[in-house]
Amino acid sequence: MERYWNEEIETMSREDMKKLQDERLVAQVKHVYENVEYYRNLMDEKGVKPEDIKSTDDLYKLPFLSKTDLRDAYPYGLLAKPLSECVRIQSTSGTTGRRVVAFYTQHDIDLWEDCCARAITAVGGTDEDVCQVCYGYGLFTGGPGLNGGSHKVGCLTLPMSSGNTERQIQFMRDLGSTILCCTPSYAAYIGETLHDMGYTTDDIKLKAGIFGAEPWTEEMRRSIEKSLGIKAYDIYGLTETSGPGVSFECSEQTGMHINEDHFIPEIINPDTEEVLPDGEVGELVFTSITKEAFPLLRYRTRDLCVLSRKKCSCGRTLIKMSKPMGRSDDMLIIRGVNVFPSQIETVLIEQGYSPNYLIEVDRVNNTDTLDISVEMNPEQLSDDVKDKEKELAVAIRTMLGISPKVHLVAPKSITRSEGKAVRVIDRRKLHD
Ligand code: DLL
Repeated sequence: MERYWNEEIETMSREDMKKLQDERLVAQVKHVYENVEYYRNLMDEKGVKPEDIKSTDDLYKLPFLSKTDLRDAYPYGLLAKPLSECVRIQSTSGTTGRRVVAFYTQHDIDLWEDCCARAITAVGGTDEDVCQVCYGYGLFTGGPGLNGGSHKVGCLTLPMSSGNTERQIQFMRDLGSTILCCTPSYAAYIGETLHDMGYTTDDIKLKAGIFGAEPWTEEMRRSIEKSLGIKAYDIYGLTETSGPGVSFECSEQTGMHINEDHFIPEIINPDTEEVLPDGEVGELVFTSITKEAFPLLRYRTRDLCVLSRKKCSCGRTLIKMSKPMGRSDDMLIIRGVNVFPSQIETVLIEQGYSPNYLIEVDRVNNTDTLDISVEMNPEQLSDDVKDKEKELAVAIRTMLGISPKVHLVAPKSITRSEGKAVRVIDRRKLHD
């Protein structure tokens, strides 16, 4: 029996959902126009007034917001509530440029935690569960978001944060954790450490994992499910829209239901900004219709994915988004060919290698170079490494259409990730 956190919303008819979104959008546009000078100017420049937005059918009239706007308006320029009503900030881990700082009223935090509670319930979580949260706490939204959701569901919550992996496993065993929340790369590392410590999946009680914050492939999902003996579910979100919980996977494990009572999704062509029909790949754009302090309208996420309204076996009527295939700004163009790191990950795991790899791109004599270092498992150590490297290079060339140089490296020689994994180093940017 499927359990819902909010059955009324999660299984609402499409007509009722549209009505709810229409009402909320109209009120939100008015709130933003009246309180955010930055966005008011954008609307005035485009000649749009709040009265022009009568329903979601008018969404296309509104101007887009992008990360550049967030940088220009940093830190307080997009705030829509007085500071006295804001109770928290969260921020991205951005290494370049200014960080994104998002603001929350208490109401915003309640709604955000509610979205995370839906995600936990969708993987089977109840008040009987022990939920180990190993996303980073602090400015990053992962820890606080799932921590709040776990409290709401009534799980016994273990606010572990990331790192100290052996201690994670000790707590997991001692307290009988049943749900694990962390990045997929950290889940893979926890699985590896569990086995290195001499344990098997019989020594833990985990049944489900809620993994997100970075791209991961279906192959990676199967590999984690096997190593931890669980079902692995995806969760998506970004600091700009509150954090995790914008969308979440259900028992069907075929894409993430978007919490449409809070976020209206659109897919656009990233170059022309034209809105694309459901089923086409494009950049995901969100309009938040319930947030008070930091309500972004038509925010361009730069994540590429597909929306689907196909009926879901779980009973939810909320639209589904596919796993993001990568970010429009993370796509590598190597010798003129578009390359997503996820394509490389798919080949590596299919060929029996571990998900520990590093992609290095450079430009030598005006030609792009692609080097992929891949860790061998101990049982793969042998004398014919050169042959294996060639074999793997051919498999990757078949997938990408360009030839990489593959380097098989010793087990455990690639740094493990406790948060978002860094899998690509593009040195071309450093030279330019
Ligand atoms: O990563 C929020 C989050 C925390 C999501 C925990 C899920 C779990 P940011 O640090 O602002 O926020 O990064 C947002 O991460 O635009 C995507 O590019 C990427 N991302 C997030 N979830 C997924 C996912 C958090 N499930 C950026 N699959 C987004 C692929 C994801 N990419």
